[in-house]
Amino acid sequence: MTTLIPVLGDQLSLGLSSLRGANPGDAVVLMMEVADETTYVRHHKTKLAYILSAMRHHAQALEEAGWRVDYLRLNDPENSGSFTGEVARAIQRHDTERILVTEAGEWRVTAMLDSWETLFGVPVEIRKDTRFVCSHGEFDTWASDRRELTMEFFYREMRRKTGLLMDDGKPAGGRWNFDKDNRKPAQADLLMPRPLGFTPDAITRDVIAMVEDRFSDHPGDLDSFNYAVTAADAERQAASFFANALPQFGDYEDAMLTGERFLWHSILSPYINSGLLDPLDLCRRAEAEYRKGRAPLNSVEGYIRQIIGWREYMRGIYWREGPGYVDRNFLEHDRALPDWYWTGDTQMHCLSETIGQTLATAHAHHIQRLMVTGNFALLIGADPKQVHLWYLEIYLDAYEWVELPNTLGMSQFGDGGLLGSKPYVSSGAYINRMSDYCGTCRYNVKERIGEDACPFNALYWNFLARHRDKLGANYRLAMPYRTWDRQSKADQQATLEQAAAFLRQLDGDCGAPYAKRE
Ligand code: FAD
Ligand code: DLZ
Ligand code: SF4
Repeated sequence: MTTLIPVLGDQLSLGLSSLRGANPGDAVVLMMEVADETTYVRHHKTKLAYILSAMRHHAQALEEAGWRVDYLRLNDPENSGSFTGEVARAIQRHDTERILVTEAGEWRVTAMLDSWETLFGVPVEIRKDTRFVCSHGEFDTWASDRRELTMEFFYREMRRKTGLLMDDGKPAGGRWNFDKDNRKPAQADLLMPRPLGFTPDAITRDVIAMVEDRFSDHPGDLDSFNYAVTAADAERQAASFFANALPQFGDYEDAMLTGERFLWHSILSPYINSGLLDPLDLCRRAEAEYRKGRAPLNSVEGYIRQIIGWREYMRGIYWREGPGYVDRNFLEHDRALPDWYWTGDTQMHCLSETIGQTLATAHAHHIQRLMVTGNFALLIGADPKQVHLWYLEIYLDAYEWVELPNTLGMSQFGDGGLLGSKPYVSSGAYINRMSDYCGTCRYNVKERIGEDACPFNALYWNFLARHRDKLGANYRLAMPYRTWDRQSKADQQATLEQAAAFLRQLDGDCGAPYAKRE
């Protein structure tokens, strides 16, 4: 009799909870490439190639560690196309006594796992995913007696729990948060660190050919695919980040530069989210860099906050808010995203740069996602669900549990402020301060009215004016509303007309990709 251990595509960790305590002698690990997972959104081709290649490499690593692996390929003619269909077939193949599985990363797949025991008449043990610092129960306990779920307070709990950057119960350096020091614009710098590139091996080349053939209508291209697909190579990228980029990570965390896709970021989120790297281990190593005097506190604290703060918090919110979270639309936005979100073909330089690099690499860094593509989508009143689907399909690190709260909550204010105390909107001035994009843009960032005016400017004021009933009482927006109120009626009218004309023009560009998704 056999224990069947299904391992999903974002569970590529040798220390996975479902493998712990199981006996390789009487267990079979089941890995499944299935159509349902490859098409639940039109994943970027790079994301497909990455996940499928990393899965194939992980199967090898499991075998080397002594596990028997039953691996099902996408092109297998018998492939039923779903996790449930493949578990059903595997139960027959392996005389299965019980199923042992680590909890899934999203509601859609959780429903499948929950159905298996009744469906198959076999006991199913679903184990907690111990790769996270905070369990669902702990998050609920933290959240249950609070009026506001402020990330900063959650983060402090996680610092205390992990002991990261703590000295005798107090935060290292006397402060919890060094964000104030972390908002510097960057200059072009030839010595800037670059992430390592990994030449595709035979397994990855096979996967790339299959993706090109089978998913030719998905966005993105694979011409320069060079991501790590093994834990060993992901670890090389981590080591390179700690040695070369972490010291300046903090200073330039929010900076954007033309042609520089990665700056001082780690580019590790795809590997962490699929299981090749352990987040807590990375945090401990970052702390060690500080303790040894090789990286400053503002960088190390900033890095650790992103992981045990924001990342864990997003997960907590996702599970706490339930499967209905995806439908929230506080601002009642319903505009379709312009077609050029899938081509980058726009004269707005910040957007063409961000979308262009996204299509080429399936990656953009946080401020590009939040303050360029996200900001623009929010200012034009794009349907938050469609914006969510765009982020889910286009980014290499996108899994619903982390992408949805970031997009619908943090970026689009779809939850009305559960997750962020004010909408992340800005005029062109913020983008100009944090990047060099405006210098070579066809639009003038200083202008609000006229053919050459930066579209962000009128759209920003139009957004505030349009949502005054819902946002007017928000104390964090008091200052911009006062500024708006000080303008003459004629100036206000001209701004609103400028925004309306831009939106009319934009609507001419909208529709096709959205229509395909209905
Ligand atoms: P770094 O800048 O080097 O940061 C270090 C690590 O911190 C990251 O590797 C990541 O694990 C973690 N992190 C940082 N910010 C966040 C955050 N807000 N939420 C969760 N983890 C964070 N991140 C994803 O992992 N998957 C997503 O699908 C995703 N979608 C996003 C959508 C929007 C609209 C926004 C604004 C942000 C999104 N993020 C997402 C967060 C962030 O943009 C990425 O984690 C980051 O850009 C990954 O690149 P990096 O590894 O170089 O990160
Ligand atoms: C994202 C993804 C893709 C594209 N393909 C697969 C797959 O073929 N097989 C698989 O096991 N996992 C895949 N994944 C990741 C899953 O969607 C991910 O494990 C679930 O979202 C977990 O909830
Ligand atoms: Fe973007 Fe406006 Fe700057 Fe152009 S001028 S890059 S549209 S912010």
